[in-house]
Amino acid sequence: MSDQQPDEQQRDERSREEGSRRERSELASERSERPVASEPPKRSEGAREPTGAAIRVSQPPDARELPRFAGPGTFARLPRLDEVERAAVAVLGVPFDAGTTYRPGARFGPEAIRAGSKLLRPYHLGLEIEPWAALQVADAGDVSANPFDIVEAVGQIQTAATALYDKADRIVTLGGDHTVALPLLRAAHARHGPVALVHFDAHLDTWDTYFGASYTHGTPFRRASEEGLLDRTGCLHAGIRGPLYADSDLAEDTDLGFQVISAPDVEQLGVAGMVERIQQRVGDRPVYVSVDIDVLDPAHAPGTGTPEAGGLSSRELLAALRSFSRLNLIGADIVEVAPAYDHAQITGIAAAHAGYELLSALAARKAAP
Ligand SMILES: [Mn+2]
Repeated sequence: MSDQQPDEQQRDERSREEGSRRERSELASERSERPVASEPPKRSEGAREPTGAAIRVSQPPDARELPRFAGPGTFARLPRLDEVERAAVAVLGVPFDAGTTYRPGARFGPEAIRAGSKLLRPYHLGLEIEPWAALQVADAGDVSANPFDIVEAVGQIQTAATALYDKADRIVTLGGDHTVALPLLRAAHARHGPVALVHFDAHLDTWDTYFGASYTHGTPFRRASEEGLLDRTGCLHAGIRGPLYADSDLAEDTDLGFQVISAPDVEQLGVAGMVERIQQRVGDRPVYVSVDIDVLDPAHAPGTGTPEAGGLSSRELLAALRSFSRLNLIGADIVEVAPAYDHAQITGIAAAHAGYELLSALAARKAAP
């Protein structure tokens, strides 16, 4: 791009804009043919361009014109990836739960998180940013992962994430059980090299095998560390609690490159202390954030596969994620939402807000001078 003449570049940009405007109006006319809609959902486009800034992004419909319980089923009612040319961040669903060891059901996680995300509004109070205006975020839909063959599913997820990097700079994934983090980390590693990992979870997920199986939702980070995907000097877990199999679990976890901020530690340190420890550990490294929703207390996230009492509040988790606008965040996932055990969308809404914090942190980092 850089060897293009400026006027050539402008021409390209103009024709791209015209092309996507045409596509959008085609889509709008498709929508207007639906008998239930009196008018097509309006996306607010380039609403904040008083200075003629080059950023032209397609945003969710305005909830004051199209009620939030109506409209697209994408995350936060954002455009689909195929409605925009490319995205700064793609939201990817991975409906897969064949790696669970207890309650199944996280295959319905992506749709539960998307449903919970309909409530999200465009302005982030704490970060003072409109993430959908600052970045083009789009929903890339769901990966097709074989529910009968974990090894094949892991390969399919890795292939899909790798291909998605052709159309998006960052990926925020909605799981799925925690097995999905391994192929996502492989794809992230191929792009960024070894990454620091900030892992929110009740459980270590660095066990070796279950019933002889290497790929499960309790083993992704041992595999990731063994495969060299992680920078072993920059990884940590936060929110760990509950009984372990043996004290050797912790010793092996340390050898794999992890530090632990336990749930009782969070109580002692407070959110500010937890955030400080995370920042000290990861520094300027490229960092991948993996959020197992069971890091939250079952009171804050009942809809999950392996709940543990004594967890974080959603307020504590969201505050920590919000602070990651100060990190070099390269990707993230939110996993283990199993809506069959949820009540009143408590878990789906918490997970949707976790996604909003991560996307806003990415936007705030980008928007910072
Ligand atoms: Mn987990």
